[in-house]
Amino acid sequence: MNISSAIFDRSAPDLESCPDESLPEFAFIGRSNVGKSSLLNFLAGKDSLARVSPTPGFTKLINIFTMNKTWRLVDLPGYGFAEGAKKVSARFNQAVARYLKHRTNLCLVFALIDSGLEPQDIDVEFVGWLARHGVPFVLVFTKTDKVPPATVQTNMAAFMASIAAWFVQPPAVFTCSATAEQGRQDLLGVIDEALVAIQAEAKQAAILTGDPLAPKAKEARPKRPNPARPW
Ligand SMILES: Nc1nc2c(ncn2[C@@H]2O[C@H](COP(=O)(O)OP(=O)(O)OP(=O)(O)O)[C@@H](O)[C@H]2O)c(=O)[nH]1
Ligand SMILES: [Mg+2]
Repeated sequence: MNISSAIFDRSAPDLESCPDESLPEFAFIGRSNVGKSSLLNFLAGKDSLARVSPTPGFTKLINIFTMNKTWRLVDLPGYGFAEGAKKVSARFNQAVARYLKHRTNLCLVFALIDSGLEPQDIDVEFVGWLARHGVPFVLVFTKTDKVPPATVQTNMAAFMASIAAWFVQPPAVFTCSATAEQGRQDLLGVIDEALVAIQAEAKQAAILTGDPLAPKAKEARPKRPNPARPW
């Protein structure tokens, strides 16, 4: 997929402040500092779109970007960073949870895990939370440039083993490095596939109602896909 335009829409403090649900959204979540904002920029092909920082907990709002005028990438605040004003961080955590649970045009979440680390309890727990709440997600192991490929494979296998019991079919797994520019086409391919599926669903809905324009068109807006979808 080619990205011809990538435009900042807004920074939202909560679900209510997000734009309308007329465009499909793909969100990045993961521990603070795992590389969410960097990956967003890498996929968008624009270095300074989302702000990147070595300081954990840098992204504090729900940052929304419109791609190719037809879909959105969403940079979420990370979890696992407790420093600073506790009240503020609690509110943002709640905002992220509400976004993930209730945003109906959220098509897919990219759950980021640091490929250089052995399974961290907080990541394992978070993947459990996504599964329990029926949030459609794939796993993306980040920063593959930082450790040898064998370490990446070992850490990924250990992580998958630690979540295996929760899934009949385990979530799809990808790797990436924003620094070494690895994994972009695979992840854009996942988004492309989801967009094609949404369009096909919308077309089907239009055929079933026999009226592509009428009120029923509302039902054809992007919906959360079946979490069991084999992406
Ligand atoms: N070596 C390496 N470093 C990376 C990569 N991606 C991000 N980083 C670095 O990791 C740090 C954190 O990156 P961010 O993209 O800001 O991480 P984040 O997950 O958005 O962090 P928060 O907003 O704090 O939750 C920065 O110093 C990045 O330059 C990568 O693929 N390889
Ligand atoms: Mg960030």
